[in-house]
Amino acid sequence: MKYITEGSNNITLDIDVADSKSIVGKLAACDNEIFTGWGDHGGLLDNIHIAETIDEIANKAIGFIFKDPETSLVVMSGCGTSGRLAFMAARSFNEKLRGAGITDCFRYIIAGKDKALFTSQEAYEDDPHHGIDALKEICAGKQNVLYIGITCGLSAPFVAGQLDYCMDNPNRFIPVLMGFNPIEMARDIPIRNWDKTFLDVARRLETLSKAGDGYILNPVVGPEPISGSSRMKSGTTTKILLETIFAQCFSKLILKQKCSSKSVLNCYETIRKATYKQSEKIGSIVAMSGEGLKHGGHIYYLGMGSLGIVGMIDASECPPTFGATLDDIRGFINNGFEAFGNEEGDITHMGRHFRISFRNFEQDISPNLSNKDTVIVLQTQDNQVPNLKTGNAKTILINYKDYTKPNNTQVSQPHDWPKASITLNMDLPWDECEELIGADLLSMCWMSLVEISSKWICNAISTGAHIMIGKIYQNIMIDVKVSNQKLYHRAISIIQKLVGSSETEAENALICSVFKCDDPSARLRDTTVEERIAIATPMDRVVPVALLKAALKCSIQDAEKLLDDNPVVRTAIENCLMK
Ligand code: F1P
Repeated sequence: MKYITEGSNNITLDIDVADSKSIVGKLAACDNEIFTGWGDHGGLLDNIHIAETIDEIANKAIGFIFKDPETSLVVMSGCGTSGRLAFMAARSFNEKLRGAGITDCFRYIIAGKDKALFTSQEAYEDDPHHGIDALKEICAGKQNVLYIGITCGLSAPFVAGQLDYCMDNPNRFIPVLMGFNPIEMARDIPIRNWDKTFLDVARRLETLSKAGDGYILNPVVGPEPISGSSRMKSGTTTKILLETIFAQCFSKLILKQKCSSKSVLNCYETIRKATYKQSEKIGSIVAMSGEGLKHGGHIYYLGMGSLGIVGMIDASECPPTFGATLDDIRGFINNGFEAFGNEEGDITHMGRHFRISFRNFEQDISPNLSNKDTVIVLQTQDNQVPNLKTGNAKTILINYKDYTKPNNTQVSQPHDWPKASITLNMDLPWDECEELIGADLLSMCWMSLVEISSKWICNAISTGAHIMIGKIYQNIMIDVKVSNQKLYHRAISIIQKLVGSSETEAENALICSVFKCDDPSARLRDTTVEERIAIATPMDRVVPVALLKAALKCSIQDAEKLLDDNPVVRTAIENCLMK
């Protein structure tokens, strides 16, 4: 296998034909690999090297950053989902520091700036110079910077540029690389306008890390349930690792207590088990949401604070992953940008998909809601979503029991949504978590555990619903957008794998689909990958058309007609591959 993060997971080979409950069961089993390991690779719970690296980074942060937060920064940076999770982590960690009267010193960088928090801006991911400029800008005037570059596939040039810049300036920067492939699987393809590959940068950091001047945190958590969908296991692991590193810092700084990373990681595993105990109900939610999408309906997440953000992040990933439209799945948060807390502030002027408040939901969405639409409410008992106008839409309530110290009493169930079609009460095992990390740290961190649980549920809903409408073949996302280098190469691998063609044949079929030609001329074959990506990015059905062309050796027009006649991409592909 070339890259583990792009590989196919054996557990989900037939997820495309599974019923909704089995879909959730398969996702649970894949997520289990995060903790228990995959192949010869130990999971988070038994990988001593990972626990040690977490501790070393936390200690470095305490000594290097928190001794003087005024002049220091922790910068977490990434592309797509990795950048969104960096944003979410910075927002929550700053809140904790402010709560303790410490200057907030966490910042996030996302390739393509704040617009990319909602809609993918993947072209920026391929540019190391963009990365370097963004890092220089955010660190201006700061003396000590702990930089954490997140790229699940160890592939994003944007992050490579930043890591390299950190290593060129060792007096100011401590670089950390976070990702989920072994180092030898870091991308070794040329980067435009640059003289290094990702692998070169990773190797340089590897050498530096031996002297404790940098760190690589790259547990192998196994292939994604949907091949290459790094928003799922890799995204989850990103969130867990960031929170485990800084739980140690907060425990020491604010609570003046030591905390073991192993106990924190065990809390997440406890929450995984408790979440998937509800597989039957989550399966019913998947079925209801998928049924709605099948008939042209939409899925809307409404959440308070960080739970609103979990829903919004989940929604933002559906267009690049499944070829969904920006309207198919959306997320909304109470008080819009005021609660969101991004660097650029209110960016509603960027378009209607940036209207994110509950008020915007009632103005833009409520009047057109029908029984094909599903509204999913994410809330804790203490922080409930007000009853918004949902017309005939199906409503689903996901309620989390708060962790309240010292009297962890049962609060009465939310009552504001009398018409709910499904109510899922998540009674997370706070007592077990309290035993693991103690009441004080849990009081500070319990919302992170609620967020991870709701991430698992939202990922299951959006993935399951798209499986139900035929966007997945076996466990492959066949309608993936071709909008950056990583996705370009993924598209070629998908065609190769499903059609059995050579790499050159597969790439030719892709070029034909992008340029809408039947036989690529020398001129088109001479175009650069960047030029092809720029044209493919706004296009629909690039990969399905290329797949049909390669399999049937037909014209682009015939491939497009086949898809028009059978809009369920999976069925069109299956029919043609069985011929
Ligand atoms: C970054 C990323 C993913 C997104 C898609 C394209 O990947 O934007 O978040 O889902 O796969 O790439 P990475 O750099 O974290 O591997």
